[in-house]
Amino acid sequence: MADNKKKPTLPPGMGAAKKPTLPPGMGGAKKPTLPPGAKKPTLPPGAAGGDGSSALTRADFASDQDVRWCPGCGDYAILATVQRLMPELGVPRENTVFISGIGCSSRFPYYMNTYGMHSIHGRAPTIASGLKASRPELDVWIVTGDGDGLSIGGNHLIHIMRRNLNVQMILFNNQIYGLTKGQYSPTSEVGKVTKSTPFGSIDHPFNPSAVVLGADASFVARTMDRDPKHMKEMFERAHAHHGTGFVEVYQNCNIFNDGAFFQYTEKDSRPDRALYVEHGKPLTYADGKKGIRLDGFRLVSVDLESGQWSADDCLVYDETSRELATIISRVYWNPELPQPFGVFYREDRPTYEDQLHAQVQAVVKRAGKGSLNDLLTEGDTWEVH
Ligand SMILES: Cc1ncc(C[n+]2csc(CCOP(=O)(O)OP(=O)(O)O)c2C)c(N)n1
Ligand code: SF4
Repeated sequence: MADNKKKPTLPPGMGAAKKPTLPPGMGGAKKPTLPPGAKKPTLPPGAAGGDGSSALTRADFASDQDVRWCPGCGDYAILATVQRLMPELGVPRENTVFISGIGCSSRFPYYMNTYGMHSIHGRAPTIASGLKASRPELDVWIVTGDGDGLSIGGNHLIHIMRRNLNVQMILFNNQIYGLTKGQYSPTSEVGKVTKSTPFGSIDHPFNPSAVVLGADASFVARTMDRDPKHMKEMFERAHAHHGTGFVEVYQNCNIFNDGAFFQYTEKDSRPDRALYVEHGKPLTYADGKKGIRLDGFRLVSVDLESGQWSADDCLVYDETSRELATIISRVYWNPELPQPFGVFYREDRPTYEDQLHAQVQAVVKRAGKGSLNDLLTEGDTWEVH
């Protein structure tokens, strides 16, 4: 907090002890039982037909839990966008799971009327990996923060990327630890003054998209809380991708890091400071007045009104190019250029669970079903006296 006059609205969980609210489906509600003789419904609840269309609405995906984020937090926009998207995906609620770690952002599963798990700090990718490997028919979403996903959970995050499970991960990047009241995070900028860096951070920050690209992520996108239309499109694209769909969201924490991304997200500065990257289109911004050219391996901004350059001279983006994805993600370090948003990279490669189940089937076909007991007692065993 810059001034001490205003009493801050506390992040969830930091106020006076309240009775904890339970995630959807975990309360006192009883499991419905069918009346004697009644047949099980053949269609999943809420599905209108077998064509993938859904009779559900956004409201059906909102749980009955009070949303306990600070008023004005960017998390609300992300929640609303996901709830708006859900009915369009046509996935039954009982097949949808949101798994999070710990943090303000990680309260997300409470607010979704789906299955969910507010799990262990940094371990959402791990739990999601186990669930997806054993129940591949489920639609699994991971929600994490820059602290949860890149500090304590950094290791877990990179391994799910290389394994490529077919899940979606939304990383709420607010460049701060919100829940614990404003300590610097692995994405905080050098010089950031926080409670844990009173003289300014000297840590070189992580750039999340470069981290996951380095871990061979098969889908990498960036969006912002202040552009719900773009955010929805990115979530939809990540969901459509067969593999780990990683979406970083620039999210405003108005209590502990207000305005961290305003130059990119606010209406007056956004045209000059944000670059929307689209597959097959030339990179232009500032309402078409400026463009981006590739000069060797460097991106440079050019004035499209000078008469010297036109949109035809600008780099046409190809989201299937790892080289371009690497170059575009590095713009993060260049304050001269507008910050890119959009799908940076997409690659089709086998998912972990597809390979796992194919392998299990092949071995069972060759060697038979086997017995767990035999497995545990075969080979080198010892008797301990
Ligand atoms: C094992 C463990 N270590 C540390 C903490 C304290 N802690 C809770 S949330 C958090 C960081 C949250 O930051 P972020 O993921 O950015 O989430 P935000 O609250 O900003 O949404 C930390 C360090 C904890 N709960 N458990
Ligand atoms: S991220 Fe910041 S604004 Fe949002 S709930 Fe947490 S502390 Fe409050």
